[in-house]
Amino acid sequence: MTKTAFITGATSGIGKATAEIFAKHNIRLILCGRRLERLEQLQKELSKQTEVTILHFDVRDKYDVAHQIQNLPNEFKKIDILINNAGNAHGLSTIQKGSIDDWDKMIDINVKGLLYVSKAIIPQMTKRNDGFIVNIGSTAGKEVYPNGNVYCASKFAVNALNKSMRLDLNKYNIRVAGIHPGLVETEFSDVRFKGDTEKAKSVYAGYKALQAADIADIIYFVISRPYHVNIEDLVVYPTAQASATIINKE
Ligand code: NDP
Ligand code: 8X3
Repeated sequence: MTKTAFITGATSGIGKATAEIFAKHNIRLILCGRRLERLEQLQKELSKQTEVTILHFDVRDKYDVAHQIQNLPNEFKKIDILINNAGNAHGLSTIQKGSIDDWDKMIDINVKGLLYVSKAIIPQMTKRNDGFIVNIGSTAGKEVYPNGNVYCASKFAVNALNKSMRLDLNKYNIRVAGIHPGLVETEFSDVRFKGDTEKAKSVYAGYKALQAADIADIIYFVISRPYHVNIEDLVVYPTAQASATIINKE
């Protein structure tokens, strides 16, 4: 039977690449993000392969998140796979110089946003005793690095929530997987450095970073195992990266 996947942060990077690979495998898609034009464009493209609907919301708005998920068209109401992917780093500063506004964004989007979306979708999964939740963490949620402080804390929280979901949802037959990428070349660094494209480019210069499609392939692999197989936790680095700070650059 055709499965339906709900992907947050589908307008770029890992989320978009995941939508593309899911569409190839005929998985029906609910694509979410704030940039409506991008959502509409992706819906147009992927509708050639599968059924697609879009939800235009900011994950920080708990009322809108709940309302929009509750009011999905009938044919998209049953969600089999939730990909909790929306998130970003905002800034890269010492704890003493960091901006409170950036901290709020990271905690509100990466942690609370993930919770709001999950809260709106988990009840239908527990009712059915069926479902798959994939949480996109980060190697930043496994190992802190200088100036990473609040972004790392937000991803440590995602790691903890991933493990907690595994425990709490175990008796409901729901699979939960955490995927923790190292450096992936997406719009991530443009957002972190607030549009300073030169600085953003330098993050991925001198080595081959992971590409969004590499992570999307892994996500598809994880969700396409037989139901009794749950890959609980995966850390994925580019070959050139040995830790948060050790990168074999040319
Ligand atoms: P991108 O910046 O390319 O994509 C981020 C996505 O998140 C966009 O689709 C964006 O959509 C969405 N998003 C951000 N803020 C909000 C919000 N407030 N409400 C709704 N959607 C939001 O980065 P990546 O693809 O790299 O990032 C995806 C995930 O992967 C993130 O959780 C990130 O932390 C994680 N990650 C990234 C790594 C990397 O090196 N790139 C490594 C490890 C983990 P829109 O702006 O349209 O709302
Ligand atoms: C993104 C990877 O190393 O920039 O989560 O934090 S890193």
